[in-house]
Amino acid sequence: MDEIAIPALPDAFPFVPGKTALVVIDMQRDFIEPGGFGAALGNDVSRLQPAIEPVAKLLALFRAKGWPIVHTRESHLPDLSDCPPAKRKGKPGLRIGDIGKMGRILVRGQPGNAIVERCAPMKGEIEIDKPGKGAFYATALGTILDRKGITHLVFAGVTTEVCVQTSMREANDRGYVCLVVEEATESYFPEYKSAALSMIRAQGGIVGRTTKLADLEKALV
Ligand code: TIU
Repeated sequence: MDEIAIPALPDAFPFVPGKTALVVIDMQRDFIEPGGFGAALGNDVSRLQPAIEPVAKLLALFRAKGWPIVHTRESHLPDLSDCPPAKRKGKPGLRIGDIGKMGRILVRGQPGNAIVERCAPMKGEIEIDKPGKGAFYATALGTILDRKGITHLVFAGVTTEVCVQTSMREANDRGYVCLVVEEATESYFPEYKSAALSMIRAQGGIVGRTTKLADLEKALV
């Protein structure tokens, strides 16, 4: 299928149907709801909630077109063998693996580790559990995308300057053409969201491009 030019900054994103996947980063209860990892780090988790509906809209759009979707979860094995000691910091009771209001904090399979219902993966969609911030580190994502012939990635999810930006940087280094949808990502810190989006699109799109959800939807109908 022909390339579709999505209005974006610093310039149009060349959306190639069949070669473009949506990557939704870490829309987990652990980050978005009270009592999880985000709250344990001292954050106001309500700040991430505005991303939920835009992400749900992106999911609906990609599902309607039958385009590939990847969901990631930041998580650790129950024995924490994939959690470096440097990452397990903080006060006892608030560290990764400790018991919180939604089960063990940031541990795979626990209630808090689930993706919020509105953005939950559907059958046939790719699910990646990742121990790091980036979606490619210590996961099979690169191999899976290669096998499917995916070369272009549309990013959404939380948080903008942590797992979304790290994943975009990893993808950029691997040669993927990257776009992030502004309304479909949030940070606990509005100024960091704004700065991360600026960094991504600076220097001629050093890490990728940014677009508005409405511009993407309009271009892809
Ligand atoms: N703390 C924070 O902003 N983010 C994370 O710890 N992980 C993700 O961004 N998913």
